[in-house]
Amino acid sequence: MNMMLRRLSRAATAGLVAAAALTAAAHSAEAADTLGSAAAGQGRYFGTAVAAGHLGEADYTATLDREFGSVTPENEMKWDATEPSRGTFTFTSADRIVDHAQSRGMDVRGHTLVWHSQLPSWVGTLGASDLRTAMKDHISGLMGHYKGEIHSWDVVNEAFQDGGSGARRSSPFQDKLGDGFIEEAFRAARAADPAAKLCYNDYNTDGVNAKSTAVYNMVKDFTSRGVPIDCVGFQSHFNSNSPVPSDYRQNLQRFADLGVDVQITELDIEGSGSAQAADYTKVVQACLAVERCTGMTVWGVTDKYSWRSGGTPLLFDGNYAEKPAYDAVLSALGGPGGPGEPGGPGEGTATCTATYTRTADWDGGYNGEVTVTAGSEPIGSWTATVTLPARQSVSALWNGTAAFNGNVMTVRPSWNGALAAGTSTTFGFTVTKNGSDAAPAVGACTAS
Ligand code: 9MR
Repeated sequence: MNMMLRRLSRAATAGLVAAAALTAAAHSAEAADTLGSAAAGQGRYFGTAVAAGHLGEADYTATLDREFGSVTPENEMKWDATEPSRGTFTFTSADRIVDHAQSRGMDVRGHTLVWHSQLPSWVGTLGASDLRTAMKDHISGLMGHYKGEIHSWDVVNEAFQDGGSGARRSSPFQDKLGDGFIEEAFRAARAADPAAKLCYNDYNTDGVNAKSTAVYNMVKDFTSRGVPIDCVGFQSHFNSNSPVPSDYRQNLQRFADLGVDVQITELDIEGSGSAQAADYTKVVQACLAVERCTGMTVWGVTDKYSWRSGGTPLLFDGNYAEKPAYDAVLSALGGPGGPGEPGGPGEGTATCTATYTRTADWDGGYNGEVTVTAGSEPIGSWTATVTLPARQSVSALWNGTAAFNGNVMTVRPSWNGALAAGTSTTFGFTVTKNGSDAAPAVGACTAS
């Protein structure tokens, strides 16, 4: 498709989706029982890295849509994926993620524009002046395609060396353009999409150390000279060799005190059980204690697709069951998720099913009813999700309580949680069509 048409159609779609998300957000104060809604209750977003290749997997997408308010394409926006040969941009996989996120009212973080890794080999062959032009063209091509649609961009990623030197890492950009390439990238990024927050993103910068201090000094220099920078991303990949630092909050705060937002951008913590849960709690508490810590992103939905899958570092196991770390994060965010809550550690093997019917229909709206039926064991409570088609909004709900994350409505019982084996209850809701007569999709029913 012609680039200009693509840009216009992306922008028009974004406007429609933003309107739908606002409608749903009006309901979001009702309960905080997913990661996204609990974080929203604290004025933060809670996001995840997403891989386009998994969006066809029903459990993956159901978990994503239910729990998260923001997505970061894990690889699909990187240079090798978007401009594999000079001047030829491919956005198919990244578009898939952005379209999915927008249709559910989620925000998108852009990752990443200038990075030494996942860089096609042609970039390294250019001389300095050509490289400068190619870097700026890459920034304007990628950011231009998504103009107005990205919450925050990781403009430059991992430009500093590990270890105590505080030096910049060798890369084609550093080696040929010098320290100034970072500033040039940020200036080009501001010009390409003035609405996006522009972040510097790195790892092993989570505590106060030589590397984080080198980044701190760069940010301080940028803010003092008016170089455009809005945020710093702390990747936060933790394990026993790189544990959650005791001065994590203090480090986030010193950056915030420079006048930039801070974000936890790639969180994962290897481990399991209560030790892993306790570490996740520390991270969430540190972010909540820093006013300018605007959100957290975990680096994947499920352990089975993690880049460190052997270390089981995420909140959902390979079967999408909520781990103790999930309950800990939800509870640190002010949601329920304690023992005995649906999906919590006391959860048994009870099951339920949910089926949907339209019980009334008129020009501008309809009534829907979901029947929840216990499996072969009695259940104490249940949770069912209903995904509304774009533009529709819920104006009333009965025999249940709802929390909204984008256009996904998560319903729990009001008085009708306990069901004997094989018996049913119903909840109902009224929908305003706003021009769409499509049927909602009823997702998984979870029993406890
Ligand atoms: O999770 C990403 C993995 O699928 C890729 O193979 C890898 C290649 O470099 O990049 C991983 O994501 C990295 C992120 O883009 C930047 N910070 C470190 C992340 C983990 O390696």
